[in-house]
Parts: sequence; C-alpha cells; structure tokens
Amino acid sequence: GQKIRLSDYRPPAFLVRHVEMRIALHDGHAAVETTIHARRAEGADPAEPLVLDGDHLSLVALALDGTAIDPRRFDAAPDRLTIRDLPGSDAFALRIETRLEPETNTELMGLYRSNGIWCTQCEAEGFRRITYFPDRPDVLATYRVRLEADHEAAPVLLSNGNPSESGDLDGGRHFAVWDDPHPKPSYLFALVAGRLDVLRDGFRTASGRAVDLAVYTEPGLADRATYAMDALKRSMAWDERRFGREYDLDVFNVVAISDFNMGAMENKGLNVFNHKYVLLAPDTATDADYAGVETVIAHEYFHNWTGNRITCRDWFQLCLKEGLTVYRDQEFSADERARTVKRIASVHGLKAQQFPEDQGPLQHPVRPTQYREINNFYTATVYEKGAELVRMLATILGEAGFRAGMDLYFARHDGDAATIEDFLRCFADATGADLAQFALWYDQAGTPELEVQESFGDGRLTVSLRQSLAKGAAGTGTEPMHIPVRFGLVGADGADIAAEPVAGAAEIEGDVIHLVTAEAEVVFDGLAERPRLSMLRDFSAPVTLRHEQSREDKLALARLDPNGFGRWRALSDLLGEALRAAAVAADEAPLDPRLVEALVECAAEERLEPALRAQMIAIPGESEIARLVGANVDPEAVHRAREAAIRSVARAGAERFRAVRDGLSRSGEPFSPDASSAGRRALGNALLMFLSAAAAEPAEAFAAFRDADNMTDRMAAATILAHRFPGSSEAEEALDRFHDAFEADPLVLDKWFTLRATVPDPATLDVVRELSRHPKFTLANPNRARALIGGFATGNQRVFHRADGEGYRWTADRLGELDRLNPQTAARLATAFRSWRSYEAGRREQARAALSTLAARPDLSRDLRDILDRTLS
Ligand code: DPP
Ligand code: ZN
Repeated sequence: GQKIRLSDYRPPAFLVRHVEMRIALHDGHAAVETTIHARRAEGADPAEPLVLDGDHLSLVALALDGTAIDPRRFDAAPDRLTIRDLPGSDAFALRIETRLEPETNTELMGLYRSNGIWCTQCEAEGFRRITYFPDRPDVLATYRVRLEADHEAAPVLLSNGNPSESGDLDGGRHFAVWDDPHPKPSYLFALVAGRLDVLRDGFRTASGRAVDLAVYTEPGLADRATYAMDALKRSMAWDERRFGREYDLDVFNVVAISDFNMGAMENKGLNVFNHKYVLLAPDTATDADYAGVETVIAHEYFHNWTGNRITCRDWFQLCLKEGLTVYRDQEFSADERARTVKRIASVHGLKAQQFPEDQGPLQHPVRPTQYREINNFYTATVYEKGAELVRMLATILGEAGFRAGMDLYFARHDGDAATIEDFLRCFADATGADLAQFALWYDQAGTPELEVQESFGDGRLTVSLRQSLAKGAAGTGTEPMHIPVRFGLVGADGADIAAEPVAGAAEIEGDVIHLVTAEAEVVFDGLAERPRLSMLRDFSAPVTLRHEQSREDKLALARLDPNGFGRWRALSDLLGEALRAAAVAADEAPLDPRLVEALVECAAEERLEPALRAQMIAIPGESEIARLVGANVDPEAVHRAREAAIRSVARAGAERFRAVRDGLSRSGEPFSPDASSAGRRALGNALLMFLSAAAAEPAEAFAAFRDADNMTDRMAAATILAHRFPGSSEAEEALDRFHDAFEADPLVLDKWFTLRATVPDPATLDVVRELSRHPKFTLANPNRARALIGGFATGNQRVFHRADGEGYRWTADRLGELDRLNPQTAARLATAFRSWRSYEAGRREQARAALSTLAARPDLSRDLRDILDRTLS
C-alpha cells in the first residue's frame, strides 16, 4: 500500500459549496443521486482535472450543469472519477448517480443494513463508498438530503440537520427532506432509515433555543434509553456551563445500531451509536456499562463543537478533535461523578492501552506524519495520550488561561478545518505563553522517563529531575519536552507542607514544577522535618516515573498523602514492583506484610469513598504485570505471582473484609446507577473476590450470583466463579443459568462469551474453539467478534500466550476469516499481538510464526496488512 504523508498536504483544488442528495432505498439496493455545487479554488491551476474519490463504486450517470458529459471527458474507475476540461473559475453543478447494495456491505463502512435498518458510517473514508466526492475533511459544504423508502420497511427517515418537508408517495413509499445549514465535511454525513422506536425529550439552550431530542432504538427497546437521554441533557448543560458552548440545530437525534465498528459517531445532528453505548437496564447492564454510556454520549455530543463546528484539516490532525474531545468527556465525568476516582480510572486505562502501544511496534506520535490506512490510527495514542496533552496544557496555563485559549479557539476557528498549530496558537495568543517546546509532545512518540532523586539534610530537600526519551519504532525525535510535574511535600501529620523553593534551574509555579531541560534541580529550604515527596500528582504528565524512594516513604504516602491520587499511586507502585519482581524470579513469595496491611486498612477506611477504596485494593491484572516485566515474560509466572498476591491479601484481610462487606449491603433498596451506589457495589464485589480466594471455595460467590438483583453483582459473582473455580459445579451452573436467562439479549450474551473466553485455564482454548461454533456466534457482528476473539486475545494472557502457540494460531485464523468480512475490526483485534516481542523466546517464535502465516495470505485487506507489517517489522 501507498503511504500518505503529512508533508504532501495540498489544499483542495475544488471547493464544494452545497450538496444535494436524493437517496431511494429499496430491498436489495439503493439509488443515489448527488449534485455537487462546486467551483475551482482561488489560485488553483485552471487546467487541473477534477478528481473525486470513490471506493468500489460504479457510475450510473454523470451530468454537468444538466447535460450528460461526453464520455471522452471523464474516466470512472471504482476508486476514482476524473473529469477534464471543467470551467476555469465559474461555479458548476455536477450530478452523479451511483447504485449501492447496502445488504452486502459487511465492512460496515458507507451505507449498510443492520438488522433491517439502513444506516451509514462515513468517518474516515466511508462517504466515497456512497458517491464520488472530494472525500477529505477540508472540503466543507451544506447538505440537503431527500430520503425515500417503503413506508412499512422504514417509517423513520433521518439525516443531518433540521427536518424540512416530508410526505407520502405512490406504491406505499414516502419521503423526508433534511437540511443541514452548517457546512460540514463529508465524513459527518449520515442517514438512518428503518422501523425504530423512539424516546423523546427536549432541551432549552442558555439563549432560549428549544431543541427536540430523540433517541431511536430497535423496536421494543426505547425504555432502555432513558439513562442515555439523561446523560445527553446533562452533557448539553455542562458544555454551556464549562465552555460556553450551545447547541445549534432544532433537533438532536441519536440512533442505536447493533452492527457498528466503533463506539459511536458524531455525525452532525444525527449521532449513530453502537447500541452497547445506549441501551441499559439494571438487569442487563453493569455499572461500567452505565459509566460507558455516559462517557460516549457526552463525547459524541461534545464533538458538535470540537470536531464538527471546528473540524480537522486532514486526518493527521485527528487528535485535534479526538484528544480534545476525550479531555472534555473526562472532565464531564469528573464533574458529574468523583474527580479522583475518574482520574485514576483514566490513568489506569492510559497505562493499560496507550503505554504498550507507545512502547511497541505500533508506536506513533500523537500527530502521526504518515499512514497507509487511516482507520488504524483511531488509537489510544491519538485519543488518550491526545487528551493528556490537552490536560497538560490546562495544567501549564492554569484554569483561566486554558479557558481563554479555548474561547479564542472557538471564536477564531468556528467553521474551519484546523490544525494542531492553529489550536496551539490560540493558547499562545490568549496567554502570551511560548508553546514551541510544548508542541514537541505532538510529534515525538514514546513515553518519556522521568527520574527523580531526593536528598535531605539541614532542613533542605534537594530534588533532582531528569527526563529522557528513547527512540522507538516511530523513529521520531528525543528532545527534552515541557513536563509539568505536580507535587506535594507531605508532613508526618498527613498535611502538605508549604515550603519555599530556593531559586534553582527549574521553574516552580504553585504546586507544579516546570521541567523544560533534560536535567534540573529544585531545592526547598527551612524544613523542620524530612517530608515525603509526593510526585506527579494527578498524573500531571504521561510519563514513566522512576522515583528513587524508600518503601517506607511509599507506605507512608499510601496512608497519608492528602492527594487521593497520590495514595492510589503509592499503593499501585508498591504492588506493581512486588508483582514484577515475583514474576521475574518466578517465585510465589507472599507480599510484604506491611503492604498487605496497608491494602487491608484502605479497604476498611470509612472516610474514603468506596469507589476509591475499590481502586486502591485492586491487584494489577496479568497484562499490566507483563508490561512491567517488559522482556522475556513468562505468562505462567505472571499468573502464579498474581495468584500468590491475591492469597496473601485475602488471608490477612478476610475478617476485616467480611465486616466491611456486611456494612456495605443496603438490601431492600431499589437499584440506582449513581456513582456512589456503583462505588459500593465495586468495593463489595472486590471484597467478595478476596473472601472467595481466602475460603478457596465457591459457595459464597454462588450465593451472591443466585441472589443478585442487578447485572453488576451478577457479573462480578459469575466472574469469580468462572475464573477462580473453573470446572466446579457452581461455576458450570452459573454459566448455564446466565446463558439461558440472557440468550436472547445480544449485549448480555456478549458478556457471556467474554466471561468464558477469559477463564485463565489452559482448557479455555477448547472452550473458545467450541464457542466459535455456538449457534449465536457470528463474525458479522463486531460486538460478538470482539466479545470472543478480543476477550480471549486481550483478556486472557495465560491462554492466548500458551507455550505451544495454539492460542496465537487460533486467534490468527479467526482474524484471517474476519478480515474477509470486516477489515477494520480484524485490524483492530490484531493489535492484541502488539507486545509479542516482550515474551520469552519460545512464545516469541510461536507468535512470529502465527503472524507470518497470517501475513502470507494473499488476499489480506490493507487494514490488516498494515497492522501485521508494522507488528512484525
Ligand atoms: N466516532 C469516533 C469518535 O467519536 C470517531 N470520530 O471518537
Ligand atoms: Zn471522538
């Protein structure tokens, strides 16, 4: 495949002002008539032909200003339409007719049918599967779309913008016209048509605009959309309060679709969602599902300003909208729920998803400079690390400076297709800050290391900081960057000590050290006692911290740090280091009793909210331990080390855990998905796991499973049974009951597939083989494919990485099959192999062989080939 490079960017030669579409939907095909009102761009070469993008298109008819074009003037290939001899500077109207087969579109890009419902996905390059078009984000136009379909098959007809005319037609057909007055790039085009139920509500914006809100679902499911609707209204109000952003159309529609590659899509005025991020009920959805719906609803809504009103100039700038919008949805959740709990969850996700990407063969900068397939760059680096960069900007500039920069960005670039340079310039202009060095974060790939050493004497604390960045797979620069390091000096009484820094090499503002050189030192004087240094509070920069700090100090911070994040980090560092060492030494030594005691005390600390306690006592997962080991990983040793740690904590804590768990129960209270109820369930279920491990028998978990009145508790108990007591009659019975109770509910059945695929027992390989022949298994539905293949390959370290390579081969075979239907989802799942080189030699060879066999298939998609080539290189 050809590489697309940022340095090759050229402005469009033709601009499109307005697009009219007439789309007639029929069983088996769709007829699309598109009229593009365009003209040559100012200063463009008058001899340059018009080249439109296509993807597997066949042209039915082509006319210029109402007259068919002489076939000698154009070439229509499936992937490109070239028209010569167009007017030098006059506007023209080009009418293009195409014919599509939505029913055979298994890639789920462009126009397709899911469970009978017509829908579209155009980001990044799906619009070119509907019509020939300059399918690039810097070509913005208004749209008028007329949809026509059989009334019975599609009583609901939706597109972007505001509804205009509608009416009946002959033969049981009807039509609806939608007008989108806001110029938008083609990737934000959408249509939905089908038999749908709807939940309606309304919102009045700060300036008084009445907005009709609707969430559409498959028939019979609209009552599961109430939480999504509530989250939407809260998102709209929050964006007004926090960023002064109001909604700008008369309607806002959300549609839940069963077959969807992504989580959701921010099409202007018509967000299309994977139904997993809309549909909820206490009996079918976990607290994590509720939090996920809230996040994704907010994320897509926030894109209306950061993404739609201001879009990206080209796909290299993807983080301009994604990193910023993730930052905004994280802030929303922090405000709506609990800030520290949210921050810990985000950092945990960053380390689990982005760090391995940044430290392996799929490494790329937050703003990549080249790609072969843009679908493969919707990554944790662009999204999650991109959000961290925006967060650092807020830390560096302070709340008022950050807000001033955002206000200027909205004012200056509304209606633009912008770049990262445009974005940063707004913050520089609004605050006077020089952000040239900060901009390196967008271009230099990899996780910087931050080494910290401290020494104390005569009331003086000297802190030495050193940053370094290794060259990785991306081969980008390694210059020192601007790292904001939030810190605190914690006294013996658990309060922060206010200490004056002595003038040094690094600048300190409030509680932030600005490290801008490779090395720097800061000195605090006049200290009556030696403080404990709490570094990188709230994870103020996405770096690996190597702080030479005694275990005593870490244990003290785990107990005392007034910053909740600091307490969590102290514990998770101690646990991570203990588990890493045990896995490397392949021993099953019990944990340091002082660490165990600290964990048990945290679990019982009444003044800490339960959600935070649950996070603090979580034992790092096997993939996290593997990442900490880093090289020559033996997943069996990782598994044993983790099990030994769980037993240490469980035995020492059993009695107090029991008391805390009993104290949490609120029997008789109706289910509520709010954050504090969810936190109590999280802690209760974490404790149930330890209690079951201590008892070494499944009775209590089985009782919890049987008596559960919500999916969070049911799922937690079932996981304990299946994962800790595989093959027991209790585990078998729970899995069977779960299956039989929820077989008809696809989102719950997905949980069942994942639950079984993630059992850390060698026999699971036979189970996943059998599950791939289950009557309800299909590769055509991305959620189902992810539940089984993704669940196994990313959620079952021990069996995926089996020494005999069978886990790798089974996964690679499934990816080969899936690639023929849905390359985008296959490529995404293939990233499960990204850390293969960090395993021990035997597994490395097995993984290489499995990947090479898959890569040798002649018919691979560009998506999967790109991931495999980079993974193997
Ligand atoms: N739909 C994806 C998202 O919102 C891509 N824009 O992140
Ligand atoms: Zn997004």
